[in-house]
Amino acid sequence: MKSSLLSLAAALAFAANGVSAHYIFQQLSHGSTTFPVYQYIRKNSNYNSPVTDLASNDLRCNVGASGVGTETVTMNAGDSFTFTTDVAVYHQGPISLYMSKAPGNASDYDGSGDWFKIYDWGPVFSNGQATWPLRQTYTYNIPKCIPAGQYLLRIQSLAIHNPWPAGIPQFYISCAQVNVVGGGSTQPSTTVKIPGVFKDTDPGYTVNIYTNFNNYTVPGGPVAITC
Ligand SMILES: *[C@@H]1O[C@H](CO)[C@@H](O)[C@H](O)[C@H]1NC(C)=O
Ligand SMILES: *[C@@H]1O[C@H](CO)[C@@H](O)[C@H](O)[C@H]1NC(C)=O
Ligand SMILES: [Cu+2]
Repeated sequence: MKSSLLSLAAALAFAANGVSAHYIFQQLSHGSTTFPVYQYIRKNSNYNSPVTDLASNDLRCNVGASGVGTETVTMNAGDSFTFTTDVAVYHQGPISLYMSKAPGNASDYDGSGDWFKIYDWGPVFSNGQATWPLRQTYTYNIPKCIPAGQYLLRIQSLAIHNPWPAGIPQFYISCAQVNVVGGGSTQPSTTVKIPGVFKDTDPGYTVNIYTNFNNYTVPGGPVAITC
């Protein structure tokens, strides 16, 4: 009796931990306007759990995150946007932003086309210490020279706090649907496929951040457009 109560308590504590752990990019802002949670961000079905399978299509926009029920927000090329999490990102690792142009409406697009990276927040090294960009909001701008059209705008926190191979890096991902107006005709210098671009041989994936850690290459290809 006593031992079964103890294991019940342990199971409840574990379940509570499971629910409170992690974080999710659930809210988009355009300039100073913050929209309701999931209005323009595809809603996932795995609560705040990460994706860890490097071959899964869930790496695009997260588990169960189709365009059904998601609206598409219009922004001018060059406009500022912000992704906000439910609780601040707290696992060490880089944050990256990507875009992919939909062949038609963003809400119909599965993300199987070309992606290009628009920004990375990596670690800052100082006095032998790495500081990661861990916070609740991440603000950047739609590149002002990209062609007008409908895009998926993807944010990713790659959590490498449990070093490979004993730990598996975790991808926390969301996609917003954006109709970009204005813009230009500059094409990205490099495009990648998701899944495919992240490999378990990437130094930024396999690195142990607790041992002789003094440089870092963010996985997923270079930033491919800087306008
Ligand atoms: C998006 O969907 C609407 C309504 O289904 C349609 O009228 C429009 O042509 C579509 N736009 C594109 C770019 O495919
Ligand atoms: C650090 O730099 C070295 C030398 O360029 C490189 O081989 C290694 O992959 C880098 N490490 C990370 C984690 O990016
Ligand atoms: Cu976690």
